[in-house]
Formats: sequence, structure tokens, C-alpha cells
Amino acid sequence: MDRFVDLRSDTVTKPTPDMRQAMFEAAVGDDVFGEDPTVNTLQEKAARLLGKEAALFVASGTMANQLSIKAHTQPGDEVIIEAGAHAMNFEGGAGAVISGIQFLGIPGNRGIFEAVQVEAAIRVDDVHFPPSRLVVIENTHNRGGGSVFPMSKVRPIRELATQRGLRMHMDGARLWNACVASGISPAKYAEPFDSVSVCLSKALGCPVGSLVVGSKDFIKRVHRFRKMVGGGMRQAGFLAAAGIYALDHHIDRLEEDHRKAKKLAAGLANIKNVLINPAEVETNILFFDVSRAEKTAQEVAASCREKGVRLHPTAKTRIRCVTHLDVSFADIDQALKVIEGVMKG
Ligand code: TLP
Repeated sequence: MDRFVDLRSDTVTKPTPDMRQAMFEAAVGDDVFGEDPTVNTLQEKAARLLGKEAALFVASGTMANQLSIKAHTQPGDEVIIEAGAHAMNFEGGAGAVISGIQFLGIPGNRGIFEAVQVEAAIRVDDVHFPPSRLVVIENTHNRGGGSVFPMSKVRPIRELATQRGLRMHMDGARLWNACVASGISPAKYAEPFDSVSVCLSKALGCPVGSLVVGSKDFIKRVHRFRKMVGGGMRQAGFLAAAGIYALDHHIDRLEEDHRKAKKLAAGLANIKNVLINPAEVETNILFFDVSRAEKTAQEVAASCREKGVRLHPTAKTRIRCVTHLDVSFADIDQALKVIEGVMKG
């Protein structure tokens, strides 16, 4: 099938013609020598946009998160994180391997947690316990259904972290979506955090790339660790050019992706045996449940795929959909038609 509607993830986007042109025209150099002008421009731009001293371009969101964790911790430390978070569950156990840390997963409400929960999770100073070192917040929260971590809940966590000597990292793979949905600027969202990772290859439509931002000293440490894991790239300006283009042109349009997700959710709510609360859809990710149907999520997704609609089953009865640059409002109508047919059949 040459044309299909791909709602599995916002990572599936292809560069637009204008983005490809920007990549084609990029001035490049050897970034391991610090001589790629386009990488340098992207890093300066990202640091400015997020209100931090410095930024580093890395290969992926996983690399951004895990090198940040490494730079904040010592082996044996504990990292407090929401139990469904990407950095703990979907990064191949890297926290244990790369940093020698252990995660303490605390339950969230659609990925969102409270300062009192962090307070209860902080270990007392006793030889039995790992030292609590870092709090990680995911914004938007992937498994929470693209939920926006409210600023009103970030601030008390920051106050507590400061009092208790903990650092804070934001997995902002989709921070852009949180900013557009909440009206809060990237710099304001980043302000309470010691470090933030952001992705260019998710909502923003780039082929590759993420950034870590933080203080100059922190980024220097991340840079050293990037080298250790073989993440030093050479003429990476071709990729950075896509990032610059995306930061200039693909943030404001996310509002459209959010409307597509809301339209999809509203349509799904009208399909027999589909369970979803459209009021919970805040950004570009939604989950729906098919436990009332005779089929598993995998069977529903397989039947939809045969009819040209790709969905991401994440559990026996749970399916994820993500809207992005490469799905139109008409594609959403088409997806709804196919899902309705499959749920009936
Ligand atoms: N998430 C991907 C896949 O892992 C499932 C997706 O399709 O959503 N943080 C968050 C919140 C993420 O959602 C992801 C990717 C990452 C980090 C890791 O980014 P990459 O895939 O670039 O290593």
C-alpha cells in the first residue's frame, strides 16, 4: 500500500521540502573539533530558547536523557521518577548500565505527581539506603497520554529539591507540545530545572536529533560522556540544519496537531466498544481501550494496518495514536472510518 495513515508515533515524519533544502544548503565542519558552524548555531539557539547557558546536540532522546542522568549522578545514587516514565521503562535499562543508578518509580496521575510524593520518596541518610540525587519529570508525558506537567506542580517540587539538595532533569522530548498547549514559554518551563532534554525528531519533524541544555559546566560533563558512548558526530550540520529549520517553523503549528488529536478522540468516543475520555486529550498523544471488544489491541491494530491505518498497541487492550506533521484532518476522518469498521467486524 503506497499511501497509509501512520498514527504510531510522531517519529515517523519525513522532512518537508523546505527542511530538506535547509539541510542541503547547510555549512558544515568537523563537530568533534567544534568546527561545525551549523551545529554551533543550533546549540546557541537552543540554549537561548530554553534560557540556559549552553546546549549540546546529541543523536536521540535516549542519549539526551541518559547522558544527563550520568552527568548528575554517581553510581549507587537513586533517581526519583514517575513509574511509567520513558527514561526508566523504555531506554533499555541504560540508567543501570551507563550510570549505575537505580530508579525509584513513584505513581503518577497520567504521569503527573506531587511534591509530597517526592518528599516521601527521599531517602534518609542511612547506610542502608541509596542517596537520593535527582528528580526526573517527563513533559509532556508519553504514557500519561501526552499530559502537560502543570507549572503549579513543578514549582513546589523545585522548592523541595533545592531544600534537600536534589537536582532536577526534565525529559522534554515533547516540551514543545507542552508549551503550545499551556502558553508557557520554553525558557519559563525550563527555568526550575538543572537540565532539560528536548527532541527535534518527534513533534518537530526532523529526521534525527535531540539537545541537552543546562549550565556550561554541566554541558561540559555531558559532552565528555557523549564522546565516551561514541556520540561525537562529524559533519552533523546537515542534521542540525533541520533542527534550526524546525525550531523556526514547526513549533507554532503544533496547535494543529493538538486539534487533530482532539478530533480523533471525539470520533473514537462515538465508536462502539471504544473507551476514551476525549476531555483528557491535551496535546498530540491519545490512548484508547478496547477491552469491551472481542479482539485484542494487537488484533485491532493488525486489521487496521491491512486497511492502511497504522496504530500502536501498547498493552493487551490499549492502543496509542499520535498526530503529527504528516497526518491531515482528512487522514483523521479516514482513520476513524477504518477503526469503526474494524471494531464492528
Ligand atoms: N518515544 C518513542 C518510542 O520510544 C516509543 C515514541 O514513539 O513515543 N522521552 C520520551 C518522552 C519519549 O517519548 C521518547 C521516544 C524518548 C524520550 C526517547 O527518544 P529517542 O527515541 O529519540 O531515543
